Amino acid sequence: MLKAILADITTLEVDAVVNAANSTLLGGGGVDGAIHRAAGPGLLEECRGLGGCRTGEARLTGGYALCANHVIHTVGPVWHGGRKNEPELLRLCYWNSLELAREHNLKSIAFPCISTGVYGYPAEAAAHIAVRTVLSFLDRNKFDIEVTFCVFSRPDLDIYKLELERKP
Ligand code: AR6
Repeated sequence: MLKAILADITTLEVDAVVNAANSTLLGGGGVDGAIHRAAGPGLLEECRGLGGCRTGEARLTGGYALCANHVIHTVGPVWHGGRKNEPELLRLCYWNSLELAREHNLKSIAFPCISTGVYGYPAEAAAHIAVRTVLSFLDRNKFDIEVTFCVFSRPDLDIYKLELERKP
């Protein structure tokens, strides 16, 4: 099941929230900062042991003080105009996060709008990749998980609603 909601991702009761991190995995601004603040210092401690993460890859940690049991950290591409493999790298963020969720048998996951803040990825193009990638992963893997697209603005909610209505 796929849905879009307008909410602070740190408040969600799901098996995993996805963090739009940077390659150090040592925190930052935006949703990354919010997740680290809400989770508490244990999250940073665990992240230090991971040794970073390349763009498009994903890593799983505990959720610490979050309502979520886990955090899946993924590193989205910085938008450089679209000719630096950004769409494929963004697709990999969603795909690899879902691979981790499947490996750990998670039943629910919430994604923020990866790369569309500080990293500058255009919102509509990013939402298209997000929804299409999730649908194709679920179809390919015959995997049942509740997927929430947790947006942080009304315009993003409208974009996701349209994208979800377009399915299949
Ligand atoms: N809940 C849900 N969504 C949020 C929240 C929240 N609490 N806070 C922000 N957003 P960004 P990026 C939305 O900039 O573009 C960090 O410094 C926000 O409105 O957080 O992937 C990292 O360390 C936007 O729609 O992530 C990296 O250095 C979306 O989350 C860099 O930013 C993503 O915005 C990653 O940049």
